[in-house]
Amino acid sequence: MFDDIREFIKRVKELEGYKLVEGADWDLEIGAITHIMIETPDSPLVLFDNIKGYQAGYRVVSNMFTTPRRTALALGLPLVDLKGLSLVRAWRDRLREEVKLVSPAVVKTGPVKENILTGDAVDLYKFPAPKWHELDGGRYIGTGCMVIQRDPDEGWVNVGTYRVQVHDKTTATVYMAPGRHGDIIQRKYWDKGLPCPVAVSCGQEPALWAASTWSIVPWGVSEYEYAGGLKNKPIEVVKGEVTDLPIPARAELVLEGDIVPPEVEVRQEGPFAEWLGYYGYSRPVPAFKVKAILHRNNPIIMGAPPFKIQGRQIFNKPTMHSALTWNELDRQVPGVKGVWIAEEAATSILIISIEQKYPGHAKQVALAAAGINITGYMVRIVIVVDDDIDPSNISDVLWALGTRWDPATSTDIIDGCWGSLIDPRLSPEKKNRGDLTHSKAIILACKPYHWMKEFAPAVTISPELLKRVKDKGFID
Ligand SMILES: Cc1cc2nc3c(=O)[nH]c(=O)nc-3n(C[C@H](O)[C@H](O)[C@H](O)COP(=O)(O)O)c2cc1C
Ligand SMILES: [Mn+2]
Repeated sequence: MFDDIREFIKRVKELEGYKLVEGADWDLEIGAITHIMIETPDSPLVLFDNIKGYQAGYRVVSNMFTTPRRTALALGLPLVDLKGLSLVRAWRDRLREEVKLVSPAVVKTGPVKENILTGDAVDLYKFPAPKWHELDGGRYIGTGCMVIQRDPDEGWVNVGTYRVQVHDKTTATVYMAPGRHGDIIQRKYWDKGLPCPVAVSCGQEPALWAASTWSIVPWGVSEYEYAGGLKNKPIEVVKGEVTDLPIPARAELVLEGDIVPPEVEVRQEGPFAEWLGYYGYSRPVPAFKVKAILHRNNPIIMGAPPFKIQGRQIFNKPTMHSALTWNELDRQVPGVKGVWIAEEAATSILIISIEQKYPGHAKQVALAAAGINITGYMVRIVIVVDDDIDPSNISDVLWALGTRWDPATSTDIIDGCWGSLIDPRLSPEKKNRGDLTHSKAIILACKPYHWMKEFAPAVTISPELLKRVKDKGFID
């Protein structure tokens, strides 16, 4: 695996090349080009240099992990045959092993301290933070970022990915959804009447960033240690300049300072594009007062904003969530042969293939999946198919829906499920009442268990017949 973002980009360049864009404007052009490149078939990594108004070398990178191949490269999975269900299967196997925690190693100094800006030299506008989407409320320096905080009571260090908007030379905001570890920690400081010290890394090695985006790292466990475990090697950190927080020694750009309590100062954060593919809301968020900026020579800001289909840019969806769901289902029910979360549906459609073993088995699997922590949230449709269907092959799944699903008898609607304020389908009335729930459809697109044997045989070529025509040399 890689020790910094530069190593990863260099390896991508050698393996498959990337798209270098020179002269783009931070104001919407970087965002539009990124969006277009995500949707091109080979989705190359995009590196922006000579950004309008900025010195050469101050770069932005996007589309880092868009393809299954770059995801596998970033996280040390084999590069062969990793598409669809085989990538999910590789993840499932990897995540089934307990990750051994490895503490970070504190080093005296590192490349992140090549430039240290404090006092009057602090100026967030020195860096080409993009305005990514047309209706965004401002420029975001942190999208592919990590926010580092120490729990004031327990002493451990949390690392989480929460977006960071620039408001003026020394003021930013960090948007942490209620319940995020970082949010719980900042409130602990505020409750004591104190500002919350934070360090924000805006470009870092892939494994560490992965750990900071995966909600599987529990409260009380540092993502630094989890990432060290994934790599089987300690992450090197240096002590901050104005906080005593550990900072990745090879990070590209780090902002250090305090998030003040809400009664001291707030700024209007957003709106910003959300992962469902729609804009969210603007809200008041406590000010992040930046007191020091550390950066490498010619820093690279990592961008990972959501677009219409966000799952491709980051490696936690759909493959990661599919793998986690599969592992969880294996603990609950037998016979699960594949799990797939359809990114085309903003990850709101879940498809599970099973080998049906007893009456009620298919519905049991669907109900289990509809309730667990990963897919219980915001999944609208759960589809169960037989194990001759590859759940990652959407045309296979549509064939099963078109031929094995009886809407009248094999559909259930479950209302009042765990949802979100960013659900575009939440009616204004429900939103005003604070009712953030949505409904789910459970669809059994599999052969009915009790007359499965009588179900018309599917048209296929048997392995014997296939062998025969191959052996005779008609095909290879
Ligand atoms: C690209 C990306 C951007 C994210 N942005 C935010 C965000 O702005 N606010 C937020 O609360 N969570 C955001 N998340 C989700 C959190 O990073 C994720 O839930 C993480 O596990 C939180 O860490 P924690 O459990 O230590 O709080 C984002 C995730 C990704 C992959
Ligand atoms: Mn955490």
